[in-house]
Amino acid sequence: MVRLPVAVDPRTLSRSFSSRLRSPRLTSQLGLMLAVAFSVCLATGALSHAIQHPPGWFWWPSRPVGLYRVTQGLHVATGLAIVPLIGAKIWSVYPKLLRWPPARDLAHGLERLSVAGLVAATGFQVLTGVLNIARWYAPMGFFFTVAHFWTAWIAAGAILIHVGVKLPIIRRALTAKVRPVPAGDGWTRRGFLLTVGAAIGVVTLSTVGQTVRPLAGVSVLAPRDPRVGVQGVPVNGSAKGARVADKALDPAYRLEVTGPAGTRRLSLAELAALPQHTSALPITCVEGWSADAVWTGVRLRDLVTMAGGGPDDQVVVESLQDDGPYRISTVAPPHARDELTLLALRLHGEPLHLDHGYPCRLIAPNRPGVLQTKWVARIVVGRP
Ligand SMILES: Nc1nc2c(c(=O)[nH]1)N[C@H]1C(S)=C(S)[C@@H](COP(=O)(O)O)O[C@H]1N2
Ligand SMILES: [Mo]
Repeated sequence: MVRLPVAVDPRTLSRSFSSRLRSPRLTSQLGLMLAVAFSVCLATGALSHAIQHPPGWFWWPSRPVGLYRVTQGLHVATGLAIVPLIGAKIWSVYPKLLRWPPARDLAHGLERLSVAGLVAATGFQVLTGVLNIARWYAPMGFFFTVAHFWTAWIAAGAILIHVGVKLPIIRRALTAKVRPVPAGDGWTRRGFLLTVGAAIGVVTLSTVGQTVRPLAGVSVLAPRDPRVGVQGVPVNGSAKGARVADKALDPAYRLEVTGPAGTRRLSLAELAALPQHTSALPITCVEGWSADAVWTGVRLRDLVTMAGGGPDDQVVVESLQDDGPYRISTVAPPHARDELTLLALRLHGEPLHLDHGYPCRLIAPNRPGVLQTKWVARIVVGRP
């Protein structure tokens, strides 16, 4: 018979992991940092969801131009910062997780279960988020956005319960007089927290350059370098992948513009003959990368006017693409009437590359990339 070494006996295991550093105060301080990161992540995530699936009451402005870039950059950055924070927090309590028996009574057992749910839901969020920004969809046998959205609320609920249950301990731990850890004991609480902070700094610096351009060079772990791609801009979804190349390159291509004044069909030459304007606007992908670019084309509001619409109208933009979740988008009135919003024909002065949406693509200020429809076939102007 194989006998387990004593140290693996669950009854004694917790004792072999004692550290004087662990204390309710340390755990509470880490919890506070996690609460801040989680709140920002949840708020910016819910915002991004609302922009993409706006409920009737929701209103999102077209300015400042780069606001969504900031909120989505924060969403991904705080999500990634949660990784070292969770690691540190679990480390700070894990002898407790190995305690035997795992629950003293029913109430304690339920509380333990809620912590298990919390760890599972948060872990799922971090994992699916990282897979998504890495564009590695294969391990996810579900639709990312739906799963990520609903699990966020499960995690939020579990966190509220957890904080509610622990509030007396947290309050005591954070308000009690600090009992200094004796010197010469190796780690101090401050040193540990500084290390966690440094780990967050490394995670952030190595990834945030995908949206903060000056840091692009140091962000070696960023899935995207915003400086790299055809015409100097990354491509999310090629023309080949979207199976639009034939239609996009067809000389018979016409942009269909429909509104109260009827329907017009414009050739690319006719579009190019309309007054051209230039806007410097970023592509801001929900995946957290963002690339500055200079677009030239026809103002969407000029096309709205041509179609017999006005400043309170919205525009539905449809792609040549036959299917896919991003083949259609709705431009709300604030964006439709913004003078920066273009049906772009050119990028950085050259005709749009096929992968960037040739013959023309939508580009509007303060909108997620998923709504910047490429290979536009039709625009329909009407009341929201
Ligand atoms: N028709 C269509 N437009 C689309 C997409 C798409 O899949 N189909 N992808 C969107 C996404 S997710 C982003 S981030 C931007 C990226 O634009 P880019 O490839 O020119 O950088 O295009 C958007 N427009
Ligand atoms: Mo995107």
